[in-house]
Amino acid sequence: MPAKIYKNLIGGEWVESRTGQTYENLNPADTRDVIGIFQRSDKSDVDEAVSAARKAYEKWRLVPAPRRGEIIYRAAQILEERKEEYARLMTREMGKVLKETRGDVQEAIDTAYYMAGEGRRQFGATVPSELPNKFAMAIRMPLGVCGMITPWNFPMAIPSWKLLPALVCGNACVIKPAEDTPLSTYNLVQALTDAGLPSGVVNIVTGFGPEAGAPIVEHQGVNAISFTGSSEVGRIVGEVAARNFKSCSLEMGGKNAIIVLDDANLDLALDGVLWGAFGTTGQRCTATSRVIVQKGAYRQFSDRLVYRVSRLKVGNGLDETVEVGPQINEQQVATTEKYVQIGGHEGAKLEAGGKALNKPEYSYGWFFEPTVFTEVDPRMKIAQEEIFGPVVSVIPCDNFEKAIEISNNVPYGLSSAIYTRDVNRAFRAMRDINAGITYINAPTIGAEVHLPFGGTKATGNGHREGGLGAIDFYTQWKSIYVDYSDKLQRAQIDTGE
Ligand code: UN1
Repeated sequence: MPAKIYKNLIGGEWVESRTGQTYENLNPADTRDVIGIFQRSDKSDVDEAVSAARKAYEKWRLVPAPRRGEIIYRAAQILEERKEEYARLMTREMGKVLKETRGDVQEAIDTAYYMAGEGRRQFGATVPSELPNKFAMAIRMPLGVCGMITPWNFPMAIPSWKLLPALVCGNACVIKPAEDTPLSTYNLVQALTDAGLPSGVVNIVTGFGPEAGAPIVEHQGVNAISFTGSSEVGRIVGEVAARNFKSCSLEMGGKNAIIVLDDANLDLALDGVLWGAFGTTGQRCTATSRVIVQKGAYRQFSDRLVYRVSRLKVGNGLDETVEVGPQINEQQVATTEKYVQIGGHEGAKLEAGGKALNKPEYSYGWFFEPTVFTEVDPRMKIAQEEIFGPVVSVIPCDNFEKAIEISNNVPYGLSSAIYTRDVNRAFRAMRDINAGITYINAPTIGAEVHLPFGGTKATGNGHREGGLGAIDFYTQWKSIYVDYSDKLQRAQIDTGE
């Protein structure tokens, strides 16, 4: 069967790119499997999408927020019905195992139910006025057209974090999904369309960052940008957006650590590290890529970790017995290989994995052995730079204070964790770890959608996604004063003295 052709969604119509060019979306577990043909768009397509969004925005902003929320609520129900279908398609286009793609769709469902409720909240403030017979309040207003650029590792969850709060707040959207995983954005938007979202309120333009993403960031008709991806690209996105005074939310890299203290429940910590480091094949910005282990537990913990990691089953995520899927593409495997080499040169001890898998059953996919380095020094590159692959570095350390220092001493600050039974140390860690998220006795991954999500330092630029964080980003304050005294009252002047 020839692969299906997917077109851009602009103003409610499915349209081919003006470029006339397309590209293939391939299954990373088996590149003979073509998921679909997608448009290779450029600035001219973005221009049309932004015009359509601007037009739709003028009507959408006037739809009462509870009605907007109801559409999102229906989309949540539709996604629940289609969860298995969309999860399977996501495993085919992204590679992660079915359990996780079901979780990814579930994250979109959770976000939808939460944001549907925001249709009846979007709390503002009413405050007393300093003058008699005058009313004062602050309300949330939409921003206008929001541009969104999303990554491939959470192909439906992350688009949902951006689209759904933007929509319930009354914005129109232009989204460019990652070129490796566009289909899940189509599926999310299909659920919204089937739920009754009016044409043009969400527009999809597919393609590559420099060709189809950059024009969204640069476009004068786009009022806000939300980007999730690398810090390298995020820096450029932020600079370009700033030049046009656009609101801009950046979610970028991580170098997240789990601290394991001597008093920790080591069985629990082991399960946590395995899940945190090798879930999603290590391709999460929240992935555990460092484990800082106190010296009393270090030897036992590393030995047990190496044993467990070398037994992880790698393969096609559609096979329910597989624990670790492929990496997304050839470049990601090359990056992992590069860091394994660097780790070796730096003097870290490679105790598990370290190679791309090349047995016949792996020959059509981008598979890499789950990899453990031990005896890692915190200053090594493998302990400082984001790898985004199935590699974890185990760092020995002397005591709690040293562990916090090592955890903090990286350019990023997204997620963090500590395993201990000492409540005092747990609370000090919550206070002293410099990161947007801290887990106690749980791994660095698995944030829930209703709390703010994001990080410090090179991870972000101060905004948060999820829950209230998202409502804050997708609205702007308007302060309103209603004077019902029927006379001129002058604030700060008519003080009644
Ligand atoms: C990401 O890796 O970009 O907290 C997002 C988690 C998931 C989201 C990860 N809920 O691990």
